[in-house]
Amino acid sequence: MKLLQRRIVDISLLDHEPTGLNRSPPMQLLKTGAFLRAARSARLSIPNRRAPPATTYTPSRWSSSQVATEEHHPFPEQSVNASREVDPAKTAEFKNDGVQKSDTNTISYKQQATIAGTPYIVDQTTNVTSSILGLVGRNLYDHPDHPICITRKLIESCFPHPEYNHFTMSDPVVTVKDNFDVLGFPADHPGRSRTDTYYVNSTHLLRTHTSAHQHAAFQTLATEKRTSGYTICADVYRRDSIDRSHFPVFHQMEGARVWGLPPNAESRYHAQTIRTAKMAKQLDALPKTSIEVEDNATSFSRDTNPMQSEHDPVELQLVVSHLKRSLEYLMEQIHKASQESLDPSARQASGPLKVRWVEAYFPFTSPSFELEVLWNGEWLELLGCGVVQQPILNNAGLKYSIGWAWGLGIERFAMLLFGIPDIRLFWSDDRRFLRQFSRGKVTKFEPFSKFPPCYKDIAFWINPSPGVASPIGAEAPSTSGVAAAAGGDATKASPSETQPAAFHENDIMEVVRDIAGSLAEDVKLVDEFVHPTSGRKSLCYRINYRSLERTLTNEEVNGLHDEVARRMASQFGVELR
Ligand code: FA5
Ligand code: MG
Repeated sequence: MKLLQRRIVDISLLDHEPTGLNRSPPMQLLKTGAFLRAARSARLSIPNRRAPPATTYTPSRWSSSQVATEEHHPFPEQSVNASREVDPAKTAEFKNDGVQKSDTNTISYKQQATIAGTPYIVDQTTNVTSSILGLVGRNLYDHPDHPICITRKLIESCFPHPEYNHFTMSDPVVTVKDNFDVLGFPADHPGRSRTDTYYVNSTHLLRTHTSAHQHAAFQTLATEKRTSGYTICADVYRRDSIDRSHFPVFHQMEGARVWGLPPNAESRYHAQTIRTAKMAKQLDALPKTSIEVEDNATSFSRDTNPMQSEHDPVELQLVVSHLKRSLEYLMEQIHKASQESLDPSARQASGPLKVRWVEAYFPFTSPSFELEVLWNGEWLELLGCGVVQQPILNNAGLKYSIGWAWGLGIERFAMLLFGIPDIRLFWSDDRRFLRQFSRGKVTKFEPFSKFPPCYKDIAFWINPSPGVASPIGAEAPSTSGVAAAAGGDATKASPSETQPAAFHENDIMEVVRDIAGSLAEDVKLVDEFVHPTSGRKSLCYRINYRSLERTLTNEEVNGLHDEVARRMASQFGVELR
């Protein structure tokens, strides 16, 4: 019963404007050669297609500064079972005027959703809401004066053309297959759960990471002889906590680099010898850095972080060194840009950059690593990376290649670069925020004012069955330890739909987000209590309402809070206390 309630999309919840979320300003005119390429890339990133026939999925087009025409379509067509709406009459009303607007995304219970101009059948798996769809198509990474775009350009400059092609992917809808299956995610990985991921329907979802495009991007590398690497930038979506560093949409960049075997060698052995020598030379040619790096992930232990059996140990070491050195160079460039924006006394006070490598786990790389930076006295995770699982390269037509891949959160880098303290600010169209930034420049963010917070608590009993799923101190399910990639937190509650938790923390997050939008600054569990005789559990969450742009009235906050309570009771059957 509970499960059914969760699965149903309530039309009254879906058909209202998102609160407090704003649209971005129009694209600026771009002038220089690089910017003209970027403009072309922006144009190409907009799909200009009719609804595809019933069972054919047309993958989104690359927008690339290196893809000259829209006819050049580097992705081979894939055929998967897709639930796309097929009524061509319906497609006539979809806007396709060259600019994706968030009001082109709609969802209507029991009928269809339209996302980035493409219609989808809605089914029992659907859990996207109109407040989330209101954020689709903003393409902040394409607005040259926006900090997300400035950060993206800076990162791309560390992975230069022609070695690397740079792509953006504007359509966020991907198949479950591309987001999870082809990357080797186990069936019970928490990232797959409807509590953690926004499903459009049972076959399509809002991508949870840019790795969803890895397979297709490797396929382009297999055919493009001039380049050996790429970066991909895109918006990604996760049902997650609410606080200053989490927003349901954020931006990721993915990078990869492969080395193929040279053709025409006398033998495979000879080809590999030539390749190994080339790799060593390229490693040597990477720019030297002088940052302080602590490396806690140097051995590839069979138990915790194994190398793949297909790989030659010498080549593996070269790939790992090339990966780490490339990313350390990126860190140094980010740090330099950030330092240059400070006045000399602030620069001195900020101290040296400290980064460290730690072991990690991703289903699609092995060995795997994370890069962390010491920030405000704590280690902050910036990116995940590793040596690409060989079957992924093999399946993409890169059979004898070896390579690395990384994925990073642009907001995390942008917060470091510009000193932006709250992730919601990236979505603001307040001129006091936007006018502080301009293309090609890193400037420190000047807070324009701090408006007062307003805390409200909500306490409720949750149903005890089927097992005590507690957001605090929950017993980690069997997938514990594989929660690192693409969202999904195994410590929060049951990850599996076959064992639905009585209550999942992300459910209250979603309700608050849907009602209060970016007026909710954070939501925290502040009390947990089990009734001594009935065994029922009570939870108390504290919601901090605060606008970044104005002072909220008591009346307004009470209205929002009452609606949160009403929705929690009606949608999740909790008993309010
Ligand atoms: C991934 O998403 C992997 N796809 C990364 C990857 C790619 C690994 C290629 C190996 C090879 P993860 O879920 O850890 O991993 O996210 C990657 C980065 O995105 C994090 O290091 C962090 O910088 C950023 N990130 C993750 N969650 C959030 C969030 N809620 N808000 C802002 N940034 C986030
Ligand atoms: Mg991670």
